[in-house]
Amino acid sequence: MTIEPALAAYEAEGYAYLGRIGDPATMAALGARIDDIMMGAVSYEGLFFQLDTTSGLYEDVEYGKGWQGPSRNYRKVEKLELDPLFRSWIELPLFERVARAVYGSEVSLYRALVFNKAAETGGTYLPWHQDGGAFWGVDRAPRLQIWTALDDTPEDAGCVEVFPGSHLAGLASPIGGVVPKAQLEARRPEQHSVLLPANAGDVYLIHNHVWHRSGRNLTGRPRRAFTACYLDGRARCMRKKRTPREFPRLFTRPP
Ligand SMILES: O=C(O)CCC(=O)C(=O)O
Repeated sequence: MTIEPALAAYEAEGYAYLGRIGDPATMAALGARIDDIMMGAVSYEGLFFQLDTTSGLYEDVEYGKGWQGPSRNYRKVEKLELDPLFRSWIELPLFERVARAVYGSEVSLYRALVFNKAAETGGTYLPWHQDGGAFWGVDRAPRLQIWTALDDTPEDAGCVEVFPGSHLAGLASPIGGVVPKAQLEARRPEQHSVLLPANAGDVYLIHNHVWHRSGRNLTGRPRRAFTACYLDGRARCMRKKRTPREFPRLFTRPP
């Protein structure tokens, strides 16, 4: 498969459709696995959980509580590289080609997680944000995320929405994360936005600095997406208050 056109679009626009990469059986297996993890039937030491709101309001998201018992209403589940099925998806040879084209020969993993908007609650509105800045605590900016729809994600399921080209101006604030109000008013992302509806198995490349957001899931069906953030293998964790993170090296198996 040729990846050059997608890479060129990702560099210019901050996002690109890579293709229908996942087959239905693989997506169903990943979907079943994340459900098992949320329900506590499969567990690994070190997984990160964040329970979703029932209000749909981002301001109501609670932090630092971890797994709070079996529920399909976890908003985020991180450290999925601990799970062999997700780890195989992260290290797909096609993704290796993409990641090496962006970073060179040494590639590591910053994070691997599911964004879930549950059928029952509809999940939470995720405001315009960038994935980077001081809060991420790394000495060189991560810039490649590979996002996979595990379920069909039409517009009313809270698909991802991007502001094309916004990554070219860098970070909207040094800390990163949610785009500050003044910047939103200055650049009016909603006037430029592109919705990225997806079918299960569809894969998008997303630049960490492109402004992106996602709405609530109004379909009454699960809306689960898996995203992995790849990192230059030479990057080091900058945090001082706790032991610095070690970023797992990827694609190390012999060719
Ligand atoms: O899937 C989503 O709703 C959010 C995706 C996102 O923000 C990301 O991949 O960084």
